[in-house]
Amino acid sequence: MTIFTRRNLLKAAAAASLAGIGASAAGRLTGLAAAKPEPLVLKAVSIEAKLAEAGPTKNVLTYDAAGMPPVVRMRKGEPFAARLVNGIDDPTTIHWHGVRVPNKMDGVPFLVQPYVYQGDHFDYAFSPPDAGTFWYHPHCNTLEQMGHGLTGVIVVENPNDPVFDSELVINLRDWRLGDDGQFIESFRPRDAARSGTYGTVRTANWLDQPQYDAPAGGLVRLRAAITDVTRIYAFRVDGAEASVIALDGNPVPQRFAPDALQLGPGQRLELAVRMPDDEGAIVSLRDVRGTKPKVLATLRAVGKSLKRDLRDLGSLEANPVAEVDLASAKRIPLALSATAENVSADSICGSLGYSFWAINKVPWPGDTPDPTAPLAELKLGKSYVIDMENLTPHSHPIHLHGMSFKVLSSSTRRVQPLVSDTYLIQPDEKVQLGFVADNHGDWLLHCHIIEHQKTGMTSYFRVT
Ligand SMILES: [Cu+2]
Repeated sequence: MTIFTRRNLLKAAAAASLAGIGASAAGRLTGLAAAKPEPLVLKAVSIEAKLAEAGPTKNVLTYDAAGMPPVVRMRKGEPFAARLVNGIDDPTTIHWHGVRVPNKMDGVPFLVQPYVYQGDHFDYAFSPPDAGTFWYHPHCNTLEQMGHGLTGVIVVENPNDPVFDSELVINLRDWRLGDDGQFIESFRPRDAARSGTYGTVRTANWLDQPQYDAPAGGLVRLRAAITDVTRIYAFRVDGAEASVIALDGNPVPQRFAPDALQLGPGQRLELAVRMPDDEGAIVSLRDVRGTKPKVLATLRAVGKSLKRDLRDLGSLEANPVAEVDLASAKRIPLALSATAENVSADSICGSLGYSFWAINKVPWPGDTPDPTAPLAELKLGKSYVIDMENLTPHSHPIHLHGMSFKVLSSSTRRVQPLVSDTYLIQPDEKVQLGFVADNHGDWLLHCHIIEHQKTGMTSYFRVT
């Protein structure tokens, strides 16, 4: 059960600190504020899991032998530590998607860290500067490893956040399973050259349409992360008043109702949902994109109405993201296109054997660039504006590592000045993304439809 009441959260925090997970908080009480927190152990393992009617699926990958990768909780500005232990038969790493970490903690093999081989471990440690909803996954052989289960949600808490009556975290993803419930081929080349190969079984928290209880008339903080390798969602909430309060880990400047709001792989949605007053009333979170709309999860109102009001909810604190200086900002043209050029089938992190896509006409083989020249060399502390143009007939969720950008303008729609790490660019759209290059190192920029990423749509910036 992933729903948390405030009381349960406190209980969980108490248990975590007994287990050593909350050592930073405990340390502060005993005057050892600088002490390193005890690492959270994330062991990649292969398990059997019940994902489809047909019965247990073999070779499911997770960071928790008991089921879905755990929701990892951090606190804004406080030290966090995790030990990745590799218990699977494939080199792996962890990337903390959207969390602005030091370059060495970013989890991209060879660009910033070595492989973690079977039986080995790697220690990650950083203090997340931003509060919000993020997620974690490997950055190696990603179509296989993520496709088989290695995608988990991160919640970075901020003690100054407004008070909700409950919280629900939802990990949204698909699985490519055959009728027998076992994995089938991870992609089809003809689909990789289009919008990507969709899964056959759709889940929320590894379940089909799970239902969660929430207090009647209460305010629920619903955090959803799209951790799927392919699917773009269009979100709606039925049966309750709901308001988008944050996207991609950052508060939205103006709240709005999620009326078919499109978000792609890698993106996160935070909603404030005002539960109905009547006990037993059902609220559904739906995906209405495409020809087969789907109820993703439902909430059931329980107890006597708390009679809360969405309008009473205070605002979320903005994250400390540097303001781009438009007057001095350098422009970085960035064209997303298809490519006819074929590159070698080999790649350091598992190749799909094709190149269909390119950034500025360069198709990168695989999910990690071989040590090749960066797309651009940026000066630490300077402002930049990415002029990104989508020359393809498909949508691409473009993700920047290590830094957050602000959406400045779009050629096709009115945009809010959202702060984000992933922008879902539509066909024929041109968009301006402003950011300050304030994080030193090599930072990937890639499409988060993993087949696109691994067949050319990957590159990186170097910040020195
Ligand atoms: Cu793409």
